[in-house]
Amino acid sequence: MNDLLVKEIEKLKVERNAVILAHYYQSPVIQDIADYIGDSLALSIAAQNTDADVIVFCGVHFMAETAKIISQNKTVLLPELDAGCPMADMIDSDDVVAYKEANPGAKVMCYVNSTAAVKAVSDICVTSTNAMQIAKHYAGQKMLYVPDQNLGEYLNGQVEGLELDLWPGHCCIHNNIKPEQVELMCAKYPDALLIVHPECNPKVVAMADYVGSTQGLLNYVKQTDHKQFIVGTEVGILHQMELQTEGKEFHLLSDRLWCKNMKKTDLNKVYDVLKNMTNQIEIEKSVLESAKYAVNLMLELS
Ligand code: CIZ
Ligand code: SF4
Repeated sequence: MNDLLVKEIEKLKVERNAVILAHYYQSPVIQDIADYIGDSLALSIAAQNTDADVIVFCGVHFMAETAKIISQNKTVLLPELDAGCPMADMIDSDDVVAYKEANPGAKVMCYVNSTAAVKAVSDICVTSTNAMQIAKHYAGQKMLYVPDQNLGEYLNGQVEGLELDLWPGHCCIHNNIKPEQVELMCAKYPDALLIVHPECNPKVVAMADYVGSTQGLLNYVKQTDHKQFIVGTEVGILHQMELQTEGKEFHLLSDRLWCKNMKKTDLNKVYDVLKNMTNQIEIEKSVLESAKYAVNLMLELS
């Protein structure tokens, strides 16, 4: 059944001049049919660089929006429109505007996990891959970082002179991991290195041997001679870690590291959107133009 669907998807891809992009948190079956697999930044850049007319973005809503912001002339399809990111919805544009009004002259840095409307009222966007590098430009300035408090706290601790005000948002999946669970896993696999995503709780981040974005964690396991890892981010990344290394062992830090929104994409939905050209991402022109400013500045600085 899957083989037949995959063949039909391949055919439609040619007919539509489409590419399939899949985030690292997607199910293996989706990653395996993708033309590009990556984090939201790499995928948005791939969307921009491709000659394809149609982009099927297998990920969550804010990621497809970011691809549309960068490639407004292309058609961006999201196989499941209801695939959101609860963290991105923990702030709206009114909250950002209120902060700016209360703090004249202050800037706002938004995580890519935010709506286009929030990006439109922010000064610069960052992803977990480029956040540290970009944050260095803003050391010593009054600035709000939204919406991921954990990543913001990590940046404040890492970048000298950086004092970001933080919005109290978080990713429930990463933030819910407790230090006690980490201790149990480290006792179970004493030879493993603990590698975690900065969206995890600061107490967990402080215990890690290495902290990085999905791309950062993947690069790390490929480069180091170490053989065993406890992985503190969404389960989907294990698929590429296993495919791209040999003789290495990966243990997920918790079996609750499973994002139900990321897992809403399946082969049937990919087929449906390609067949019917449905679930097109549309962003109001003025919002798109303003959001482009924050995203383009990120691309320039990273
Ligand atoms: O930017 C991304 O793709 C996200 C949400 C996480 C990561 O670390 O790659
Ligand atoms: Fe959002 Fe967390 Fe899912 Fe990433 S893993 S899409 S931050 S809910």
